[in-house]
Amino acid sequence: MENIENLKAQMLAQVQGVSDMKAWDDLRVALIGKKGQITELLKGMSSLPLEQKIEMGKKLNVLKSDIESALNDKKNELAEKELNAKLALETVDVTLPVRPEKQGRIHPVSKIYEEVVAIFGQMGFEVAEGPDIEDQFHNFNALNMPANHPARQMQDTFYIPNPKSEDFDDSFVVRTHTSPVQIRTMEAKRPPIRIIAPGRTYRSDYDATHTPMFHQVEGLVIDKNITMAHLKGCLYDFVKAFFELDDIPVRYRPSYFPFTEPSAEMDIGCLKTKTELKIGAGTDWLEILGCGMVHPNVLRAGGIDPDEYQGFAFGMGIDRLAMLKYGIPDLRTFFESDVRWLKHYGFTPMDFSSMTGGLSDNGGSLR
Ligand code: 2U9
Repeated sequence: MENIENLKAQMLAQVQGVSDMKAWDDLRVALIGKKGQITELLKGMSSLPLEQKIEMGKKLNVLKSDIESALNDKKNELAEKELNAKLALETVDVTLPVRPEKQGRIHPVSKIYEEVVAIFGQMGFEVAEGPDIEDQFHNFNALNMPANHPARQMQDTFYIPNPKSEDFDDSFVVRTHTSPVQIRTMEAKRPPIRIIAPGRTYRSDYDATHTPMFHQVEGLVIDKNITMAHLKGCLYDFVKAFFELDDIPVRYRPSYFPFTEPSAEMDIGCLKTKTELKIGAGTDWLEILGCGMVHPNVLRAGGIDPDEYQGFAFGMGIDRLAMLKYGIPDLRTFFESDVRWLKHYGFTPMDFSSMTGGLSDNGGSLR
């Protein structure tokens, strides 16, 4: 009995002395393994008389179970120690800059989006958003394009059947412009309204300058006594900020849109050569956006009295702006998800566009 107590104390001390998993496993084999000390003692009992065999058997089994449990506790302690040591080695310094070769890129469309929001945001415009799938009222009727209006054919629309109605006029559309966002804003709030609506738009068209999904940003200002002069001042400030120039020649050509009257297209002065497009100088002109005074019918459709309020609106293609500003020749490449293209034309994520910190010129960045 005394011997077994001594043996137990000795074995427990051995277990306590173990300092790594390798030593732990060696000790486990040595104590309770198939040829371990306790197993050998159990085997050695066979020569004892029956009564002693029973008594010794009990004691040795208790010893075995005490040692097993001490070994288990030790194993847990060692595993925790090893994990803590590993975690201490793996600490990550989150303040370190990302390695350039590992860094993702911001898509040119996202970059232009950011730039446009930064410019109009500083002028006091809010960003408004709406659904991609629209009803025909918000996409067409409210914009002075009733059913069978010829302007509806101007836009090659993707229609979506309405499961609740066979009537074609009840079918939905994927929005052909972001204008329904402005209608929804007029329905929801009273003037003064000063919003831009950037987002995805859809038309059935596909070539180097048209893709079935593209991006627009439209703007809407509604207040008392708004005139074409406000429109011109606002858009002049926009193009100067966008192309990062102190001055830029602009001209307005009369145009037609169902939702504005009068309507115009804005051109900026540029120089076109065989290899280059230089914006802000030269004798050529480049169409940049469409605009006009909001048609009284459109104001009425949005629940606004045209005798009390007037407004101006404008619209431009974000993708087209990206092609112009960053010299990207084919729109279709925008949506091919080719990482080599993105590495070439994309922007480093840490260079935020802002009116104070720089719009696209971000001082020594990747692009
Ligand atoms: C409301 C009232 C008026 C938005 C406008 C344009 C002119 C325009 C095109 C430019 C190229 C679309 O990206 S493009 O294909 N847009 O020329 N958009 S005025 O007028 C509105 C919108 C909403 C309630």
